[in-house]
Amino acid sequence: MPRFDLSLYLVLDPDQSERSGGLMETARAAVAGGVTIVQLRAPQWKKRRMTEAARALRTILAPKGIPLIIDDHADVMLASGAEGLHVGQEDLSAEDARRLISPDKILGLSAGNLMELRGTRPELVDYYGVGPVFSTRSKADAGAAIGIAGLQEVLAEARHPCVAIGGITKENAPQIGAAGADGIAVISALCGQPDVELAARNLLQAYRCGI
Ligand code: TZP
Repeated sequence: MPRFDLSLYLVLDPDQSERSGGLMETARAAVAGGVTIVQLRAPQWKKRRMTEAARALRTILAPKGIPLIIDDHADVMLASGAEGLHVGQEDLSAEDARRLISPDKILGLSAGNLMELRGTRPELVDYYGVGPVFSTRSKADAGAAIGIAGLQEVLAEARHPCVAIGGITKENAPQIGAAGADGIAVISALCGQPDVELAARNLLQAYRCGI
């Protein structure tokens, strides 16, 4: 059994989650709808608050065997006992991240395009987050969308599983599955949705029907 399943990757954003009952309620409903992995991404939060939220999230996720990934902060990951860390191109380097976290922890790295992928050291990484594939309103500095063609370029060279991110909806998720990505990562298609459980079920089904 692989250590993690990227099929439906929820990136929990505290602000957007407010509209769907808050962080915990959004996570609970998303788990009921079938999310396979969850990231806590709270660039606006202080580390203490993030660590407390991560611990609370683990009480929902760990019993279901769903890994919790912490965005950017290795110390928050270690303190909360989360299963992994995700780093972007301007965060800790994969080398430094691996120095801090043990080999059994999951390390994810953002690769915005083929050039960024080629700049990574695959032996240090467990998966890549690739995108934005489509334009997104959830990350101001996300950069230009690479489209399905850009995603396919990355997939052709990546030596690890790749989860596509950026502007993914149930309407375009089949294209991501058909392109051969290992999963879809979403913020706004889950956080803030009126029925998060149903939204998760629909997204997973849409992604899988493209595979
Ligand atoms: N990284 C690249 S795009 C993005 C992140 C964190 C935001 C994705 O959010 P949404 O709402 O699913 O487009």
